[in-house]
Amino acid sequence: MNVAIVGASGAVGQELLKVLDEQNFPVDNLRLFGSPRSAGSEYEFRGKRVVVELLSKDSDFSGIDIAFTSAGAGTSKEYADVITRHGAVMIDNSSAFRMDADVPLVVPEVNGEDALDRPRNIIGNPNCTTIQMVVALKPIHDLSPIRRVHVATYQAASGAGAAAMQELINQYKELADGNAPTIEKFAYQLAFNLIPHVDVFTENGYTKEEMKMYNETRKIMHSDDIKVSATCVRVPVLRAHSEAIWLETERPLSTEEVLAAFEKAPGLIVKDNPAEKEYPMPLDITGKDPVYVGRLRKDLCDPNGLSFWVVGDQIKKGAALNAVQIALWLLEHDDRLKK
Ligand code: A2P
Ligand code: 11C
Repeated sequence: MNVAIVGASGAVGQELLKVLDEQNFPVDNLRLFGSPRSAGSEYEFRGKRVVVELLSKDSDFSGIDIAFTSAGAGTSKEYADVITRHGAVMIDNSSAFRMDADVPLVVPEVNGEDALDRPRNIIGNPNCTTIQMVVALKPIHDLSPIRRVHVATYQAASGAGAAAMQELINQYKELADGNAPTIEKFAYQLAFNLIPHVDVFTENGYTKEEMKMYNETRKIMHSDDIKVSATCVRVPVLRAHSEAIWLETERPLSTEEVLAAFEKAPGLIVKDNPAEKEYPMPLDITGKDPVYVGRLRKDLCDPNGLSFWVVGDQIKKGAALNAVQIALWLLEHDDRLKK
């Protein structure tokens, strides 16, 4: 495969380089793209140095089979035509096209087959909080349809990019040295704090991040019956997102049957042994591929309700890994990409 990464210098772009290698993705030729800030710099891939090219309207993507884009929604919108014009499949990590009817939104464990129907040759990689939630919702939904989900997220700095991760590290250093923290990427100081505000506010009082969880979940799971009410919170964690989930199914489910379904579900690891203080935590899950689930219990307020805790590495399954898994799914199932 001839592969391109747009946004190679970013947190997700850098992880894409690692994940392509870890997943043994067949790469014949790799091209990297960025803005003037990173154009000309070099990154290593499988022992070879690759120079970042400047992304422009004149960039030539002919011969590229798969382009992973992670350079923000504005860049994706501006360059989608340049990228896909010669037949490249654009696997887009931004929110630019996710809810467009002619763009599939894919988590391979849930709806891989949707990737085959892509009239614009664009496939959306969902928002990180949605990806890790639907990996855990799918096995429950298969037991009994989910009607309602309440979720509170605990989102790491990584969701706001590489510079935001550095800002969090710097803030702890600055505060330890008795200096005022530098605040650029977040609305407030994140160190020693929580910020109940991820992405911009919308007219209904929810943030765009919270509405992504509502809309994307329904699209990926092919169910307009599922309603998702989210409160998204930025926490001073570096790179794995956590979520407390309460949900209601059509029929009451026992924790035993849900646990058995979780154990069999692809991409999901159960870590749930309260007696031994075993449950997923972002520090342990950092850098790991699967989504982790624990603290499963019946909801005390609702006989049809369940409550559990999900943690996933935001840059891996929440972004780079899911994108590469979509590409791997295509290599296996899409004749158009078989050479
Ligand atoms: P660059 O470093 O050249 O600006 P993060 O999400 O970690 O903040 O990274 C954002 C990524 O998006 C970076 O790789 C950045 O590249 C890239 N990017 C941002 N704007 C553009 C653009 N207009 N054209 C190409 N790449 C862009
Ligand atoms: C965050 N979820 O944690 C966001 C980052 O729509 O792809 C990813 C935003 C998106 O800040």
